[in-house]
Amino acid sequence: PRVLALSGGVGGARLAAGLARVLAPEALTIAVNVGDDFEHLGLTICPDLDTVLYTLGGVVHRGQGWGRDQETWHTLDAMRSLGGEDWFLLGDRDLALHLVRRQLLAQGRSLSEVTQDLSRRLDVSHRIVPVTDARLRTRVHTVADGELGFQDYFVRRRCQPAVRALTFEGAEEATLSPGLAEVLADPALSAIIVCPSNPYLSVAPMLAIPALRTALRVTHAPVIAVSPIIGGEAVKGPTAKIMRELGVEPTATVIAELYADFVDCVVVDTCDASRVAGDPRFAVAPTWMRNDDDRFALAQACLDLARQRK
Ligand code: GDP
Ligand code: FO1
Ligand code: CA
Repeated sequence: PRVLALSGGVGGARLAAGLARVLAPEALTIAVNVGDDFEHLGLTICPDLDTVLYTLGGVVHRGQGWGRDQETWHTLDAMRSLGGEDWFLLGDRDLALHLVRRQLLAQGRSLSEVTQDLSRRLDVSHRIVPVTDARLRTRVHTVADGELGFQDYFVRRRCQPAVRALTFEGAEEATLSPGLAEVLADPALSAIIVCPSNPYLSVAPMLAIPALRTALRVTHAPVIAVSPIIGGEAVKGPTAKIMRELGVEPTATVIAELYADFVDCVVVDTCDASRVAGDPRFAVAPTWMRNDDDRFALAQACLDLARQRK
């Protein structure tokens, strides 16, 4: 059996780490959003890929969910004293990864190849691939501040501007990364798990690649999505805020509608069981991942559901 997980950053990485504990390295491919990527200080920053890499490599900053553990900030401090840009927090160890990535990309390697290299160097044995090697950039259209680049919206402005719409530059022309295309074409593919990532900021940019959405619609593998909304709120981050700004209620029902054309089952948290009772689109499981055991249990529950829906 082979499993594909689609992941954004922090929320996605948590379930991906659970799946990596259940499945052998060759049985799991994690395809990661690149809509958040941007060029900064001459470096290519890939926050969601790095969050998944650091999480599976066991070196993520646990409290934050992104960035590295045991981080130090000498470079950023020195940059600040020189009048350099310091709104985007790149620690010393994180910068080291970015310098290595810069060099590998400058040698003409694709983002997939670079990610595979970095995975090996971080002792990550499960396969992590970007959804695409093409340039794909999320643009945030706000009510009062016009059109913003993703990190300008997310980090610099702390998600404060109300969102009117999102567009995904380059998505229409993007082709799937070789690793993602390969797993989607594998007859042994037995489950696709859409991690509990932000549906608008993390999953939508991936689904905006026509080849991915089509593949999800036609695949014979069951597609299981985990809701990032628990009890009408996001566990973390702006998911619920954005849903309200876009005029929808933050519920798992809306998630099921967003994914309606390809999903077989949306997993909601036990605390939301009564909201979805009797609705065959949903399954119930504990989905709040507070520790490694929670991740492991949710990963197993998703794989069990996939087996039942086959
Ligand atoms: P980002 O790219 O770093 O913003 O991370 P993702 O898009 O992958 O995940 C963000 C989403 O994860 C948020 O909507 C959270 O509600 C959700 N999330 C975080 N932790 C959990 C969890 O333990 N359980 C569930 N169900 N959702 C979670
Ligand atoms: N998130 C922040 O809120 N502030 C930061 O300064 C910041 C720096 C950063 C550096 C590297 C990295 O891989 C991620 C970083 N993030 C930061 C997180 C990240 O930008 C966001 O979580 C995502 O883009 C949204 O998914
Ligand atoms: Ca993200």
